[in-house]
Amino acid sequence: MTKEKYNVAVVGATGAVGTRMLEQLYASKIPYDKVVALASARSVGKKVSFGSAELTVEELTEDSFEDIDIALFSAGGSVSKKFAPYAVKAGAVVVDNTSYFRQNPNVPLVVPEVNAHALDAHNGIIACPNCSTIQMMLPLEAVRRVYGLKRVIVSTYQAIGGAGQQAMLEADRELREVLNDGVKPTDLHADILPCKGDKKHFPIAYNALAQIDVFTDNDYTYEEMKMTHETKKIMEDESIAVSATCVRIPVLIGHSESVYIETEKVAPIDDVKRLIAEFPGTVLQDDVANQVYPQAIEAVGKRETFVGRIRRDLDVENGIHMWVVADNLLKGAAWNSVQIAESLIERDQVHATTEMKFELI
Ligand code: NAP
Ligand code: 3JN
Repeated sequence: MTKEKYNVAVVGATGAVGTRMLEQLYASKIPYDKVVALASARSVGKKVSFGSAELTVEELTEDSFEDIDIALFSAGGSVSKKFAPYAVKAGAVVVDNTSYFRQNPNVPLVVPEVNAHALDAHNGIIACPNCSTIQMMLPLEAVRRVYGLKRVIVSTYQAIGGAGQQAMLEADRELREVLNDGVKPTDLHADILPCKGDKKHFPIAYNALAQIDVFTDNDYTYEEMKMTHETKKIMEDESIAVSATCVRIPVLIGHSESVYIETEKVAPIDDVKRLIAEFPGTVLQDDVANQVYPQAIEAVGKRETFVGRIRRDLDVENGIHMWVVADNLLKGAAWNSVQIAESLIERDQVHATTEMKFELI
């Protein structure tokens, strides 16, 4: 039943995404009462900004959710695996920004402009897709609704911010060592990128790394396979062919993507532009005569997804290329999560779950 005000918890409140979740929550339409900032024991007592106020960070425990209505999780998959079921048990609805529950059949995977209807079947946990998937979904859905979608080939140019606060600090240090101390990029030392916990690490300064997340058995990375599986789930169509190449570049915030699609019916380019311009959450920036196209630096801090360079493939009649840019920490994570919470309220779907579908460990 719709309430007048909601108690909201943010798990991972000190992180790159969590701090932005608090910022987006403050600026949202959600009528909140209590807002709780949760993180690890390391951060207890630290202050995080919430509008002009400050919240004191509390330690995440199994008992953190007793009077919470909405819990936004962004502290990594293992934290969601352990603690999200306790939030559900306590009566909260979880919006989880990690990959842990994304392919669980009991969990809707939602980009509100595309499939908000999926929220109505939730069982206490809703998953927010990967940032690279989210921004691609908007223009693709705009075109798919009219012309159908058979195939997607995407190459990403992903910002360092997607890998968390520590990766941004590593990049900052590397760039300073090159610019201030004259260190050669090949002599830089790296501890985090391309992927924390993998066997080797490489500098990102003046570099492009064709690895995001670890490699899977089929020689694609997990990040690439997330784009494949998540697209099919969100669009509820296993037949759409999706292949991705995900690349990290030395940009701090703002993912860019070169997206090639093949539609079922041939789509006139002017109509594709019109459909994308009219689709909620997208902004068309496509005027090559005046050098207008999306740029990462201009997307920073914005909730929208920017689309341009829309053009027909030179050889394939139903093939279209486009350039898609968004703030990966906002539409790609924090804003999409808060937007899901807004949509849950609008659809009167903030309620305790009666049948527990998730394991308490
Ligand atoms: P980050 O900057 O490294 O922040 C990690 C946050 O998680 C911090 O608040 C940290 O708290 C907290 N945390 C870590 N271990 C914890 C524990 N055991 N208990 C409670 N809190 C814990 O990382 P980030 O970039 O914000 O990303 C966080 C997660 O969000 C990622 O692991 C990923 O699953 C997800 N994410 C999703 C997308 C997307 O594409 N939708 C994009 C980026 C990230 P302390 O400060 O106390 O350590
Ligand atoms: O690297 C990026 O640009 C996006 C990173 C997303 C990410 C980072 C660590 C763990 C994820 C994610 O959302 O898929 C995860 C994860 O939860 O698996």
